[in-house]
Amino acid sequence: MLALVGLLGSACRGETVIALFASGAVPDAPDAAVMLGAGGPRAAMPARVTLGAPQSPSGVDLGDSWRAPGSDETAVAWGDGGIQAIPGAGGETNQMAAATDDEDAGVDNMGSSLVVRYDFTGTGTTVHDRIGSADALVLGGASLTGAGTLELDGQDDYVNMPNGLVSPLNGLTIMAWVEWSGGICWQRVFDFGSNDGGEDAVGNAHTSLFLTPLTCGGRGTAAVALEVGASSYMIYADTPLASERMMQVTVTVDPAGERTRLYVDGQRVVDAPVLLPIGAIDDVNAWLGRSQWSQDHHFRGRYEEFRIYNRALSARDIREAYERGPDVP
Ligand SMILES: [Ca+2]
Ligand SMILES: [Ca+2]
Repeated sequence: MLALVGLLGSACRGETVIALFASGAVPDAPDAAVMLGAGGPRAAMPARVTLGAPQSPSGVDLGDSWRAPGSDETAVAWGDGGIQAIPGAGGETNQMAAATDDEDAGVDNMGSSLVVRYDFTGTGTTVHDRIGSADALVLGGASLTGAGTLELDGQDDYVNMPNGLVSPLNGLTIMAWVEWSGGICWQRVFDFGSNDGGEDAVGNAHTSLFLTPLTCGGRGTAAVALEVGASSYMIYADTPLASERMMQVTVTVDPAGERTRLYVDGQRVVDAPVLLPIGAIDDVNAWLGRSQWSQDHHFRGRYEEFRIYNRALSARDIREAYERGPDVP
C-alpha cells in the first residue's frame, strides 16, 4: 500500500521544487518515510527524508519521477516549496502507472451535476445563477455589459459569489469561458478561500483554491493551486493561458481517481496525480477576478460563462461542453 502524501511548504512564492512521496511497501522504508529524489529525472535511488523535515532539494524538476528499487511505487515531483507530509492521505499503489484515461468515460447527465451557472446576461451588478440561488455581485465599478458578458478592468473589479460553494463538494468541476487581457502574473480567474484580512478583504491567504493564467517566477505558466496555511499544491500547465482570445478553461478534482486536471478549449493540458483537499477550503471569499493575497493584481479581461459542477466531469463531457459553447449548458 502506497501512502501518497502531499507536500507543503512556502509554495506559491517559493522557488525550490519539491517532491512527492511514497511510503509503505518500499523496501527498507518505514511508513513515516518520504521518498525524495534529489538527483534529477529518473534518479535510480531516491534519498529518504523524514516526514515533516523541511527540505529544499536541488536538481529536481516538476514532473521528475523515481521508482524505488524492487517496488512498483513511483515518486513524482509536483510542486514548489519545502517538504512536509499531510497525514491520512492514503492512496493506491503505483499511482503514476495507473494514470487514468477517461476519454471514453463520458456520461449523459452532465447537466444534472451543474450546481452553479452564471451566463452574465442582463445589466447592472447582479450576476444571476441560472441553476440555483447563488447569485453573485459585481464590485469595483464594473457592471454587466448587456451582451452576456462581464468586463473586469484589472484594477479593482471583481465578482463576489456566495460563501461555501465549493468546500462541501466531493468531486468538482469549475468551467469558465474567459478572455484574458494579459498583464501581470498571479491574476485570478477564480479564487475560493480565506485570508487574514477577513471576509470581503484581502491579506495573506489562509486557504485558497485558484486558477491563475500566469504564475510569477521562473515557470510562468497557468496553474491550478490549493493553499492551506503553509501547505500548497501547485499544478502547472506548460504555458500561460493565451490572452486576447475567448477560451474555455476547466479544472476538475476527481476523488475517485485522486487526480486534478486542467483543460483548455476542451483539451486536457494537465493530468496530475494530486487530489486537492477541497474540504479544507474556508470559502468565505469566493471571487472571480480577485486573489486572497493583497499583493496580487486583479484579473483583467472578460467573462462569458462560469459554471460549477458537483463532480469531476470526464474528458468527453468537457469536450462536448466546449463544442456546445458557453450559452448551452
Ligand atoms: Ca454569457
Ligand atoms: Ca463572502
